[in-house]
Amino acid sequence: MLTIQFGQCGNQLGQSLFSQLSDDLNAKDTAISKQDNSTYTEQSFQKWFTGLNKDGKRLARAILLDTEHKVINSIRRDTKDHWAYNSQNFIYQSAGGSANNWAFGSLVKGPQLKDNILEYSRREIEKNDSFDGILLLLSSAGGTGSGVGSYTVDLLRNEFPNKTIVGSIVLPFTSGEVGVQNYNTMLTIARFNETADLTLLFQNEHVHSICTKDLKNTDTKLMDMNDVISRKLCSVFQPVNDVWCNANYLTSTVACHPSYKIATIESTPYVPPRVSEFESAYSWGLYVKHLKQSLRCPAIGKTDVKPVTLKSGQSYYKSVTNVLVSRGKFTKNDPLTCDEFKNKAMYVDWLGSSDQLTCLNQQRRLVNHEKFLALVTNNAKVSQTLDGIVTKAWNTYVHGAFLHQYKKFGLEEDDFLEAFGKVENVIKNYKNL
Ligand SMILES: Nc1nc2c(ncn2[C@@H]2O[C@H](COP(=O)(O)OP(=O)(O)OP(=O)(O)O)[C@@H](O)[C@H]2O)c(=O)[nH]1
Ligand SMILES: [Mg+2]
Repeated sequence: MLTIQFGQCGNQLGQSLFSQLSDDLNAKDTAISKQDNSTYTEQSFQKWFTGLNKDGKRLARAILLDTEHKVINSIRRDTKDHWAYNSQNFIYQSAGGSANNWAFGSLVKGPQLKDNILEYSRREIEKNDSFDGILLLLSSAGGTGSGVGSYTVDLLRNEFPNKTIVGSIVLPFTSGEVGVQNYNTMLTIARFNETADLTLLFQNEHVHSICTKDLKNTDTKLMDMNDVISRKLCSVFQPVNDVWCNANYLTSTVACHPSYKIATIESTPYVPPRVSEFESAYSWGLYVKHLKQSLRCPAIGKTDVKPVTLKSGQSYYKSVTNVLVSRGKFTKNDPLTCDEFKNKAMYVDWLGSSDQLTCLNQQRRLVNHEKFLALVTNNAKVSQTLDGIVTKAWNTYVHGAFLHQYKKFGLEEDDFLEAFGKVENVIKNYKNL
């Protein structure tokens, strides 16, 4: 997997991801045999790292990109014990940033960085015999992640038409951030949904609530939120048993229809550090139920999404596909069954049952979690998230607010309208599931 980190958010998130991957490789308490553990660590190492540097540290298979130097320089200074970035893989400009402006990032900064992006990506991809895919990390609210990220996804798609591209997009808090964030997000989603094979969305609001409510962290910082997001990514992309679970496999399993290529990762448990020794008190069954709750939908009339009401009387968002990834051991007394997710009524009727739900397991513990469960879910709930963003973007647009900032860099009203149309179409498709 080649990871490309864009802007402040993408770079900080990437640093957290590689730290967690490295911690996972170093974990002692794996609960599996030495031989199985060495297979796991070998696969994981091949996937995320290119080798060791002269100090014996793992070298991340990653490219860091920004249109300013502050964040990348601080990551460079913040050396880690067990892993490092390849110093040849930094792409950055000395000043400025992309001013929270998708058009500036996409139409000006992206083309300026084109040659470097292509050269560095080709170099990394050619190094790798069994290439897995490209993972792009970015936020949709600023200018670099959203704009240069959107430029890059097109560039890479043209350059590597057969490689799997997964976008991991961090959505901004719904209020209190920059006024143009809804434009930038709308433009980014329109591009990624068209060009990437799978787009994973992470909502800062939701992640913040995991930190404060579940992890009881009253002083939650961006780094804490990044740890939550990277744990989700690790839980999905680290090796599993039985299948070579590469980005291509996951993408074709989750995003098996071209009109439905957006997913989220729900996961559990998140327990405050001081109570983690009691984690084992909870059964797999409880974790499965917990994740099913995340698909609950307000009853008919309270939402314009058509919910599925099961015999229990509870309503759920309809799913296209779900992939349940469990990490840890099952026992006779504590089995893991996926039955909660097998009810056909929860899914669209145009996919066979074997395509609707995929259950994957890895007996090895993830970092030091005795059990960890993740659900990659492609369901109608995303229409609500996107609807909120597009509605706000429209409200700004009809007043003509901020448009001159985009026109200045060549993004015209027709381009906006085309992007609105694309995202509204995605929303409509998901609402009609
Ligand atoms: N989860 C998370 N969100 C972040 C982080 N850093 C910034 N954000 C969010 O990202 C958005 C701002 O985007 P940035 O990543 O700072 O912007 P950028 O891509 O560097 O673009 P410019 O600075 O405009 O060139 C806001 O919604 C922030 O809440 C981070 O480390 N983690
Ligand atoms: Mg920035």
